[in-house]
Amino acid sequence: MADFQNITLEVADRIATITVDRPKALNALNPDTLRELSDAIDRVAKDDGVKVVIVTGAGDKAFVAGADIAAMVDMDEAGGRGFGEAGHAVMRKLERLPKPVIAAVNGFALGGGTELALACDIILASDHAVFGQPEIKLGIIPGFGGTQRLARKCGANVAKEMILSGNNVKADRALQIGLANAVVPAADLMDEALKLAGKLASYGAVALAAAKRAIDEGLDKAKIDDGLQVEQDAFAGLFSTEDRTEGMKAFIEKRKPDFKDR
Ligand code: DAK
Repeated sequence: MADFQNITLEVADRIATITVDRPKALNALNPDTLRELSDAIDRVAKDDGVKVVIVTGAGDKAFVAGADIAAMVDMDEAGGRGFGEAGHAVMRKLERLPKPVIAAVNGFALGGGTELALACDIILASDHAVFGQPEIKLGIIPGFGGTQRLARKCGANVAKEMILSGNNVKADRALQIGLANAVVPAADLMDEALKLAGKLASYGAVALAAAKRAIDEGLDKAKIDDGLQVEQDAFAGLFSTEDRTEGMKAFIEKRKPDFKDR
């Protein structure tokens, strides 16, 4: 659609496809992209002709390579908090959308990219997809819900390993740990996503919404909003550390960070 700069939204056969499209930054999420995603989710929420949503990334290299580090590098604590709130709001809106959402993960899904996929209901991964929560390497922690949703989906064991080590997880392991629902050849990813979406779209919208709500609200008895608040406070606090500045500057300057533990 003409009014989006960083994403596209296409609707066909009762399926909306939202594609994050910022190839120069491997589809990283900057504030404008978050705003556009929020707007696109509102549109598909209101469109009774849409029964299922697919979220993917443009190109064959990245789904979403994370929150945009260049946009975050100069943020102070208030800026970090605002950015985190915007990301939380988008992920929560997607998660609460009363329509099934399929993530078609076509490449790197790092940081905010894994978090975007985690806010979807079903994750289909291409065989060259790579997941990860590498924020620790930047002196921060996941800030778009990763600490909460990864632990809920894959268990605290996996969440701690991935978030504390910052190690990436390839598609086959993502399947093994229950992060991805299926892995398909890269060339077949969108066809498989559309096939699954078409199947879901053939069912009743009311039942689809009820099933999604029952699962999510049941799991949420442990109060994800409380957990998200803990994450938000911890994340924002890191924006006043030297290590956070160093971690992000080092990435942009393409060198190893020299952390001082403060
Ligand atoms: N942000 C900005 N630019 C990025 C980017 C990112 N996350 N990832 C890649 N790019 C840019 C690169 O800087 C490069 O730009 P140019 O140098 O060409 O101008 C271009 O995309 C191509 O990337 P590479 O040259 O690095 O490509 P490679 O194939 O060599 O490597 C890679 C691909 C995905 C392995 C590498 O780009 C990479 O490691 N990217 C960073 C991945 C990462 O660390 N992601 C996590 C970001 S942190 C919070 C809110 C959010 C979050 C936390 C808190 N609050 C405010 C509460 C979440 C944080 C994150 O997601």
